[in-house]
Amino acid sequence: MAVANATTMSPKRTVEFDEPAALTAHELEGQVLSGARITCAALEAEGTDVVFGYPGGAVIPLYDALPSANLHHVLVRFEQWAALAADAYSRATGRVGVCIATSGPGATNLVTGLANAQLDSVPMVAITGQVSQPMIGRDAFQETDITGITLPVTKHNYLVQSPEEIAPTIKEAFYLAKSGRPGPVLVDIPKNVFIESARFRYPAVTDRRGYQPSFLPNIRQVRLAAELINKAKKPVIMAGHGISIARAEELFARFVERTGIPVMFTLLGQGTFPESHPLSLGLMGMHGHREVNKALEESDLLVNIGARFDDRATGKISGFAPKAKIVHVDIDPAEIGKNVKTDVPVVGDAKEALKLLMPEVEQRQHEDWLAWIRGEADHALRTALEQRPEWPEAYTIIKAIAKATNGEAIYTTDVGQHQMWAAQHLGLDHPNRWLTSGGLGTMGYGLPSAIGAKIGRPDLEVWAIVGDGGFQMSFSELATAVQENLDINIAVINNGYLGMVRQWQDLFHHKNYSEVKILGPDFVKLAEAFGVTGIRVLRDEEIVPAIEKARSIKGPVLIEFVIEPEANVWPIVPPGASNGDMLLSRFDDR
Ligand SMILES: Cc1ncc(C[n+]2csc(CCOP(=O)(O)OP(=O)(O)O)c2C)c(N)n1
Repeated sequence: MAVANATTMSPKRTVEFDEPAALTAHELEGQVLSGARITCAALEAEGTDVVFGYPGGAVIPLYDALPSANLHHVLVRFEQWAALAADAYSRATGRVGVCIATSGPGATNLVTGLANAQLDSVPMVAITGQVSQPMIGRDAFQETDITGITLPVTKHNYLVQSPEEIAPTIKEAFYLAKSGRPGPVLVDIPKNVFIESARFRYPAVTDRRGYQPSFLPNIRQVRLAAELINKAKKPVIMAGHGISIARAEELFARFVERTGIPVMFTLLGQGTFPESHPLSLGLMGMHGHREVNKALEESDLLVNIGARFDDRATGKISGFAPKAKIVHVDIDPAEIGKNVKTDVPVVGDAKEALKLLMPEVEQRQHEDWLAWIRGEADHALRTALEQRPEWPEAYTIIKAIAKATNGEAIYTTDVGQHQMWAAQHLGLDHPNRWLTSGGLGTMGYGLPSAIGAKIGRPDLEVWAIVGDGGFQMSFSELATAVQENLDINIAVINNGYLGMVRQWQDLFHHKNYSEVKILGPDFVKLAEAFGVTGIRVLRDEEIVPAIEKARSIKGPVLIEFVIEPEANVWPIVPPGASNGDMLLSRFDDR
C-alpha cells in the first residue's frame, strides 16, 4: 500500500502526533504542527465542525489527527454519499459542507458528488489524500490524477505541495467555494505533506489574483429592469436557486408583494417564496402546472431571479416566453444570454439586486392577469385518470407527509417520478428545506442528503422521499444513519420500476419497457437488517397511521409505500417540445 511511501518524507520535518488535544484553531496559531493537524485547524478556522468522509491509506495521517480536532467525522459507507451529504448539509445550513476521501478510488468516488454541487452551485470543500510526492506520476498504488479528473466538475482545485501551503490553500478554497457563484473546490494533499510539519498561521484574508466575482449590480441595468417591471401588464417572476443561495427570501417576498407579480419556480427555486401565498403559481417547466406554463406563453415580461434557464424549466427555447421581454438577474455573467436571449441583464447577487430594485419599482396589482392565469388551471389533471383504486397514489402519500409535518420538515428526494410528484404536491413554504438534485439529477441523493441535512439542522424533522431504484443505490447509508442515531424518516415510493424511464418509454418509445422492471429487496426486512424500523403500506387507509408511527419513533424509520406500477407524472412537456405543448394526461393526444 501507499502507506510505505510515507517513509519518503524528510525525517527532520516530521512531528509525532502528540499535539495537545482539541485546542481551537486560534489556540494553535503559531505552533509547529503536522500537515494533517494544520488541515484540521484550517477547517476549524473556517467554522467547520462536521466532516463527511471515509478513510484510506493516503489519509491515515489526517485521520490520525482528527480525534484531537474539534471536528465531528461522519463515517459514510461510500464516498459519493459523503460528497452528497456535504452538499445537502450546505444547502440546509448555508455553511460550506466538507467531505474527505482517500486517494485513488476514494477520490474518484467523489466525482459525482462534486458534479452535483457544481451544477447546483453548492459551496463545498473536498479534501482528498494523494500518494506521497515522490510517487506522483509513477502509477503508484491508489494514485489517480484527481485534480485532472475533477477539473470540469469543480469551481477550482489544488494539489498542495508543502505543509506551509495547506492553511492558505484551505482559506482560499473556502473563499472560492462560497463567493460569487458558489461551487465545489477540491484540495488534494499528498500523504507526506500531511505528515511533514510547518508553523500554523491562518491567513486573515485571501486575495486570489484575477478572481473578482460580481456582487453589486450596475444601477443603470437595475433601473432599466425596473422600468420594464413598472410598465408590464402580464409579468411573471421565475424564481431560482440563486435566491436561496443569497439567503434573499425575505427581501424577495417584499419585492413580490410590492410589484404584485406572480411567481413561478424552477425545481430548485421552490421554497424561495411560500407556495401557499396568493401570488405563488408553483412549479414551471417539464412537470410544471398547466396554468404556469400557460402564463409563460402569454406573459409580456419575465423576470428571472437567480435561475439559469435550465432546459427542464424552459422547454424548447424558441417557444419559451415568446411574447415576453426578459430580465435576467444572475451572479454569473456567463449565464447571461447563454440559453435565452436577455433584454436586460442584471449581474450580481440576488439580494443586492433586490435591494437596489426595491426603491425603483412601483406598488402594483395585476388582478386581471392573475384571474386569467387562475382560469387556466386544470384541476382535472390527475393521475387518478389512470389509477386503479386499490393502489395508493403517490401524490396522496406526498400530501399526507406534507400535512403531517405541517410543511415544516426538510424534504429530500432521489431522482425520478417521486421527485416530480414531491415537487408538485409538497406545497413548499419554507426556504432551504427542499433538497433535491436539480442539474445533475443524481439518483441515490435522497438518503445521504437526509443524513447531511439532519446533521446540519437537528432541530428540524427530515423526510427522504426516494424511489425504489434510487434507494437501491444508496441504502447502505442506513448504517450511517443508525451509527449517527439520526431521527430521519425514509419514504420509499415503490412502483417496481425505474419509473421515470418507464414513463418515457411508455409515452415516447412505444411502450418498449427495456430494462426498467427492477426487483427490489423486501424493504421492511432490509430496514430491519440495519436496525431500522420498517413499515409497509399497501392501502390508502394505512398511509396516515404509518406516517404518524414513523414520526413517533426516535431514530431512522423506513416506510415502503407500494404504489401503482404504471402511474405517470402529469403534466409532462415532451422532450424537445415547448412548455405550452405539455400533455395533461394519457388521453391528451395533442
Ligand atoms: C445515477 C443515475 N443513473 C441513471 C439515471 C437516469 N434515471 C433518471 S430517473 C430514473 C428512474 C428512477 O427510478 P426510481 O428511483 O425507482 O424512481 P421513480 O422514477 O420510479 O420514482 C433513472 C434510471 C439518473 N438520473 N441517475
